[in-house]
Amino acid sequence: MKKTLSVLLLSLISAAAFASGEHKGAHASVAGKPGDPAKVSRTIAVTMDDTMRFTPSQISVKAGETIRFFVKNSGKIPHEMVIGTMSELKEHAEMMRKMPGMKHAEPNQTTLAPSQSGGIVWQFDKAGQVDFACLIPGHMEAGMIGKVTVN
Ligand SMILES: [Cu+2]
Repeated sequence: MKKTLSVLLLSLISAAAFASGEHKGAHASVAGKPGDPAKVSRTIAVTMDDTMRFTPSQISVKAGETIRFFVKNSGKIPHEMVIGTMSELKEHAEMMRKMPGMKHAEPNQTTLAPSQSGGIVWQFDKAGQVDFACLIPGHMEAGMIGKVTVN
């Protein structure tokens, strides 16, 4: 029992170390951080639909801006918007493939049933590129990806 626990802890620690190392190496910028809803610079409306697209899929913001994404699922199946670096998104997508039906509510994402609306408040720190995607299995692979250019 004790041994199992320490093995589990070790693998968690190395996974975390791997994740943080990867960010430094592969990206000039990190995705940002959860924004303060009282300090929203502006709201951007994003629609998700069953053609596996975000509208708009290209968004420009300024470094330091806190954006409220007002997200609507206009499709007939669930969709989600998850903000992150491409490596974070791919890692998360892989986790969702292994654990289908996994429920999660993180500040960088909103998962929406058909016709539902939701929001994400996110602050973009540094100039560079931040990605977003729908990580429901198959959707990102079908092109459900968007890009935020931080100037
Ligand atoms: Cu989707």
